[in-house]
Amino acid sequence: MRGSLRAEGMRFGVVVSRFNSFITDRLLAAALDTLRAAGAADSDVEIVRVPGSFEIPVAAKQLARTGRVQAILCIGCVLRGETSHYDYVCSESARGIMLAQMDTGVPMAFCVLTCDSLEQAIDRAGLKGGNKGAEAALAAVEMARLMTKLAPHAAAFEKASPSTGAGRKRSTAAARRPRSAR
Ligand code: INI
Repeated sequence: MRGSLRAEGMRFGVVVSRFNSFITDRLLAAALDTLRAAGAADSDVEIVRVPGSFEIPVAAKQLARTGRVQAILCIGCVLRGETSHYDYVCSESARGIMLAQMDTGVPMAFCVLTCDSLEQAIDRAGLKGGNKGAEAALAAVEMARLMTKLAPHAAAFEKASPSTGAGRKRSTAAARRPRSAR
């Protein structure tokens, strides 16, 4: 089973970082072109801008929780500097995006470039190495489609294993209650 690459009638979110916008604008343009070519209407693509890659996960998670989109593209560009700041931004951005998609079940394509130099980033934003924004758009379309195919199976599993479902619900509700009330 796999998802098709047709995006007609599907809704997408794009969370894009303003940091290194020289690169992220190019990734965004290629992503939008690719979604359009796959059949998505411009009005079905919601773009959210954040200051830097570190802020992508929380915005992506909130956008997923609105229920308005079926997949999200996360676009950023982190360039290595002289300190370890780069490592924290890269790892927390990647980890946060993974957590956000696992928590919400909304697939999130990872298009955060992590490069040693501006030259490397330019290559991946349309010069030599293709454009990672276009790749991420295709991944988002395929995953959105795949989720629509898998959802009925997942629902059947929940129905067949009510104790698992109920257990999960209880623990989620418990986690939301203040510690003092548990
Ligand atoms: N954010 C990026 O997206 N790319 C970078 O290269 C970068 N550098 O180098 O610092 C960067 N930093 C900002 C960070 O994402 C947060 O916006 C900031 O720390 C405020 O939370």
